[in-house]
Amino acid sequence: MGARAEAAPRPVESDLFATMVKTIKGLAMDGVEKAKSGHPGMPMGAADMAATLWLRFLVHDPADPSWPDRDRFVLSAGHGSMLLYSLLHLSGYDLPMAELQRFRKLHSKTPGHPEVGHTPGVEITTGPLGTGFAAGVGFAYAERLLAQRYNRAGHEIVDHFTYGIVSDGDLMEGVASEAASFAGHQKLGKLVYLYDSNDITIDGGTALAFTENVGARFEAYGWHVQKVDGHDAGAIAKALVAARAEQARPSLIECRTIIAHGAPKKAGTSASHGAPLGKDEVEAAKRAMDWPLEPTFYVPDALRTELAQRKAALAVEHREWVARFERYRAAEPALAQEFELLRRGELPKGTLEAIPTFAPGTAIATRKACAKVISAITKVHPTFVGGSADLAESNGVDFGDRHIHYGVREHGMAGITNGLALHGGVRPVDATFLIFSDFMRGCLRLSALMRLPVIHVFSHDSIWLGEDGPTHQPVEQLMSLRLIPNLWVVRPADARETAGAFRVALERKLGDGPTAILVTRQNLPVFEETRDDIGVGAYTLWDPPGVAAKDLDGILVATGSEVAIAYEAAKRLHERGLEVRVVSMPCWEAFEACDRAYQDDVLPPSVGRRMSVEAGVTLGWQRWCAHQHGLDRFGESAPGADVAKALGFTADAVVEHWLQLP
Ligand SMILES: Cc1ncc(C[n+]2csc(CCOP(=O)(O)OP(=O)(O)O)c2C)c(N)n1
Ligand SMILES: [Mg+2]
Repeated sequence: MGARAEAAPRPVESDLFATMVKTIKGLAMDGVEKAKSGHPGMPMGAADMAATLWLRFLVHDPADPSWPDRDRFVLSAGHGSMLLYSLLHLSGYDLPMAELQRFRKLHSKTPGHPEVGHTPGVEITTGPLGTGFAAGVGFAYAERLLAQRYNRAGHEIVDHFTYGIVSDGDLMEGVASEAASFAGHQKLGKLVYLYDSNDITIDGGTALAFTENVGARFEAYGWHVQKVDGHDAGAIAKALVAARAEQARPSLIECRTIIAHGAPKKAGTSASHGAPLGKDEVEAAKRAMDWPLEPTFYVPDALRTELAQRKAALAVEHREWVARFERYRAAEPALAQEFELLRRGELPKGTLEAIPTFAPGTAIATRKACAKVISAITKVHPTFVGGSADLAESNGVDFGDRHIHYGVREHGMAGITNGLALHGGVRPVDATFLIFSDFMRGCLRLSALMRLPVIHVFSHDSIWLGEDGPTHQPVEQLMSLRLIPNLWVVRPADARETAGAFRVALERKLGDGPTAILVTRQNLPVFEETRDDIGVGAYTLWDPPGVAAKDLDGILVATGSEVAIAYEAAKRLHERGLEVRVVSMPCWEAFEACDRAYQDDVLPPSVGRRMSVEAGVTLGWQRWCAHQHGLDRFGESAPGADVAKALGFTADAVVEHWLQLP
């Protein structure tokens, strides 16, 4: 057992504990009341379990939220954000009272739901239920991965827990079930969730829609399950001790609670879920717990004094870890250096250089090229890690002994991947068919909102996948991914551009955002003219010989497998005396980031006759091209080339279309 699992819970005097709980309740009620918006019931109901965890167990350093070996805390029930803000403020994070008083106001540090990177101490953006649960599984997975790689006998530099508070809504969501099943299978023993089991959701009691035996379900997943009175601090502490001691199974502690505990009229009702309690109810609640009505946002001095001492003690624990790390550095200088480099989100030396080059003249599916690139990077980057939702065989994604078998759980996979990235030290990849990006969408969007350096690999990226038919042929997915802010979508034209796609993705830094790489099932020629440096997003692949830009008849702009078709079409048009440039545009977002002069060089404003060629919906292409050769319908089941021919994805059809342009 790790040292942290064995450490005795920090003692807490019962009066002090009661004061802490009342203070949290008071802050939550006052914060929501002042904002005239928010969720008071959850923080009040969960105050006992949160106070127990934070006062007695959580190892962190409020003075340095970036300490690598801190315990992670995930408030999956993100609507209870005032609970987290109260805990952070009271623990001594850089979150002053003035910010609690500006809860849910423009540019405050206390947004409606917790946002990572915005508020010191917030580990993850939560609110969409179930997604925090899934990410917590990723945190725990990352901890184990890093412990395996970096710990040495006598030098346990990675040894922390991932704790979370999850709600009824979290446990109803499919994404949480997927992640829970995965966590049980993986035996993630350092994952400990407190379940705020209050039998209430927005519409009323859980009797309306949620009557299964949750504990039995989690036992079946392979979890260690306990059930306690969620207002009995002693019982909660005992359960946490047992949960920490359980090495082989993740833990769910079902805490039976009363929502808005302490509010005389609204406790136990959904009325306390998503609206201020109201002046009268707040006053009655404060009176009932013997709390002053004024000042609002009251924190007793004695509590402040005690919490300041606890903050100092936690800083000592952090300093002891730093000393341990220095001893580790002396014993294992190379590993220590690597650990720190990866923590900063940097690439180990040789990572970009390891990306293979592909010779023109051959033909290879970009999924195959992608697989080669991934295994090459895996050899030099020790925590470049990921896996696929049961499609490793098809999409070729293989991380060797680091491969994560996600099973058929796309949304869970995306949520877990977010946790891997948030934990730090790990550069994660997930993979499935492009069509199933829809199944990942909730967590995919969060990876973009949180600007995580995640790589999403999507294979079988068009109708060319063929026989599996319209259920599997993506048509609207490509464009719909481009809709997501911060997400870069790269659709390489051949193996060389595929190598380039990984370069683009890896060069995106912590805080830039995720990258989706879309690759084909079918073979594609490797061109002379493509580049493996596609950071510009779009470039001229081919110009008719001897024709100046101003004399062009037009431009074909294509992506992915359609570049080959556009290229062929342009050559045929050239034979007819029509001079058409071909632009390969693997990444819109990268092209948009280029300066105007470069953009005008590739797409001269004087050349207005432009047509996009892409086997997907056309809505959106108007941004670059007045005309579109696309697919505003679902596909067909037949061999890929037959589908493509039937739906107009041949050079002949593109030539035909061009000749008919007004
Ligand atoms: C994916 C998702 N669907 C819907 C919502 C809207 N929503 C917010 S809280 C909630 C349910 C509240 O019930 P519970 O999770 O038990 O929290 P409690 O009311 O007990 O605090 C819902 C449906 C959401 N945040 N996320
Ligand atoms: Mg509930």
